[in-house]
Amino acid sequence: SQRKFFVGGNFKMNGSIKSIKEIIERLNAANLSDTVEVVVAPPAIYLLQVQALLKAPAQVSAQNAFSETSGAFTGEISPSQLKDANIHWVILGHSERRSLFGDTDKLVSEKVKAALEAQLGVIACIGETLEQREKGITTQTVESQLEAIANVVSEDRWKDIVIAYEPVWAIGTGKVATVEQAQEVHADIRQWLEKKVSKEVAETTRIIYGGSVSGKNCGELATAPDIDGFLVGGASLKPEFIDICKIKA
Ligand code: G2H
Repeated sequence: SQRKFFVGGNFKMNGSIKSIKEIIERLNAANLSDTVEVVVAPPAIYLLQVQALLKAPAQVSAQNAFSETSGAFTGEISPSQLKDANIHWVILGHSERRSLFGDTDKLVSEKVKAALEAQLGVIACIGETLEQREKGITTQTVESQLEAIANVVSEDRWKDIVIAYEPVWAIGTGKVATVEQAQEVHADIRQWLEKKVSKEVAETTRIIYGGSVSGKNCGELATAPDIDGFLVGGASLKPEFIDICKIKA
């Protein structure tokens, strides 16, 4: 595949100075190959610590950023501030942001636009709830989330976007999607890109899977032709994260 395998570690609101130092030291000792792109996203307060400690080729990501550059937005961080701090990635549209903090499709698209303007790479998350899957509207849901994002991405900027498909029912539940379930949606997403953007963007954009990925289940998922990596939550805090990073290396 012409798509470099991508493994993201989303620490969510977990960790401490001490435990995050241990996680990063483990990554540094892992001898990661250049054939996989590894990006870890600690809570904002630990971004600089991780940036200082983490060795290449691994990179650092924020878990969120706002849509404005500066101003009276208490509690928020701007994409240009991330850039200033040498953080080159941001996760946007995570389902926890959408369901708990009011990140609508519109806000997510404004955030993606601002992040791209600041020259950040974006891990853009989409995914259906259990209710939507049971109603048979998985494709529709995922496509409309994707469309909101795609509307603000010009064709030459797709290289800075990684799409994370994260079925909400699989997030933090231990209920991982089957390879068939994930592959089906990933293939749909790629087809949508081909139809609405271009064949080249469809062929080159990484579409990664997230939702209860573990050292145990990542091997099988990684065999699917349209799964180009993972966004790992819970397991990214554990030693098995290294195994996940190395599954395709
Ligand atoms: C999905 C994933 C990481 P977990 O949210 O973004 O978390 O692996 O804990 O399901």
